Amino acid sequence: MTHELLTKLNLVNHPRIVTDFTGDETPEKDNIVLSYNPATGKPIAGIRLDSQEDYEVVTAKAAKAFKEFRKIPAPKRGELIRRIGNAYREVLEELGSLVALEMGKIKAEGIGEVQETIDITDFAVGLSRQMYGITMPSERPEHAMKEQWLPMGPVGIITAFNFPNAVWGWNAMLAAIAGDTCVWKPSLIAPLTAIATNDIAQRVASEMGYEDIFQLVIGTDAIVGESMIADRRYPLISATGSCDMGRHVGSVVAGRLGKSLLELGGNNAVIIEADANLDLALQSTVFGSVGTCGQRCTSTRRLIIHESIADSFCAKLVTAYESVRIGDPLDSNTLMGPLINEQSVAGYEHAVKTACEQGGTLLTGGTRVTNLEGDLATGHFVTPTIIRAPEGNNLPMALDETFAPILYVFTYKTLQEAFDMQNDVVQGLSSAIFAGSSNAAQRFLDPCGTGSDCGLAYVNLGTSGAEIGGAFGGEKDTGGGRESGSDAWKAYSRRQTCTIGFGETLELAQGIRFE
Ligand code: UN1
Repeated sequence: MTHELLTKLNLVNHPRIVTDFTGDETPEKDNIVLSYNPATGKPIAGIRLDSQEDYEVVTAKAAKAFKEFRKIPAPKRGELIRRIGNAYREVLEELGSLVALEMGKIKAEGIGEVQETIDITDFAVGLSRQMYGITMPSERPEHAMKEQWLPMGPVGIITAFNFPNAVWGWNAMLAAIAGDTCVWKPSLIAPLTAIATNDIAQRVASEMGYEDIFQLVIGTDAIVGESMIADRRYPLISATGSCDMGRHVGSVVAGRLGKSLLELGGNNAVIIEADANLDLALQSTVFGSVGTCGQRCTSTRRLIIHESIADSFCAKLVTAYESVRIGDPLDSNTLMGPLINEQSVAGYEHAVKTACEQGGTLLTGGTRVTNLEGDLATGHFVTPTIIRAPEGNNLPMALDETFAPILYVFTYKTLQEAFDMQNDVVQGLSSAIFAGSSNAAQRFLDPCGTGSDCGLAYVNLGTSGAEIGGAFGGEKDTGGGRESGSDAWKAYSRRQTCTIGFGETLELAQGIRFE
């Protein structure tokens, strides 16, 4: 199965993949990183790590290619992106399966992730004829003013393991449509997906005569990551990952006055009003907290529920959690796959233990899964977990983002109390309310900003599963960046205000006379 998948995605005998195997042996080489199947804990392949010299070569190529690529008219770049989208359509199932194999999310979500990349290609094709600048009146006679958005340069794209395909897609498709070249530093935990994804885009680009538009550099943070963020040849670094990682990237990039686009952690809450559609709220909460085994930056981590319905809702939630089918992500019956690795399992166990020590009540879960057989017996599986906060809602552990399927439950009396609780975390990515009353929903979305303080706010929907059409990202420690839809493309463009005189006399602004 694995071999067949790798063959279909042209990953067998690939120059970067020095070993591919399905057995237990581990290649002993210094400059190799292993890609593991989190459902078995066993390696899938060994991938050659790029060195400092490789990084230099890639960056020089990206800078050189940019000088030519920027000359291609945007609608022609659109043609490239359209073909890339079609190429992904051809391997949607295979690439989605590779995401599931290497990252551990279930296949339906893996395919959904590749669909996000396809969606952003469509969006970028449309943009290729719509990257509008505005015109504005000049205060001077016989002068015109306009704003234009120009190609910027090579963009450095740093991604996390949990969306090993789509997050690159959001960035690279917009960067390329804007006329930029892309250098991608993927997570070392999911390099195979990155190789397959990038290869397809660059193969299509090469077929159209555009070399080195999409490049990969698979290296360590210490060597490749640090070099990239400090490198002035990258006017923009787009980085997805933890708040700590983003703080470091942001400060190094700011130190050279470069631009950074940061998409960092979330601590996303769902508020449930007593008059809400509780069936909808239940299904959405389960998907939001259990989907991707709680490893989305948008995963639901906190439930803030009206005290009058808390007990009955929690009882239903526990039943739903206990019926979640855990197992092989590639099996269509599975609803929840494994965590990514043992470190994540340890993080999960630590969070459960600490929350209970802090007075939280474990309603369900909180343990490793021990009843899976065969290869899955050595996978990183845990049970989806609900922990109810003690009276007074004081549960410090819930302030941390633990990348695992743990849901903390809090109760409230007044809506304002719920909003305060939802906003009282350092992160500001996603938020949701389930409410029967449109006034409550509107207060959550108050245009004066007194409701949710997050970049994403959902009404009668859970916190995860954003569509690509809207700008994606969050405030506070989430980093402030916006990727994907709306006008996020502007982050990948250089802004220029143009003033054009077409008269015979010199006119100075502000009416200054200089004779
Ligand atoms: C992420 O977890 O980094 O909204 C991205 C969602 C997905 C993207 C998540 N569309 O859950």
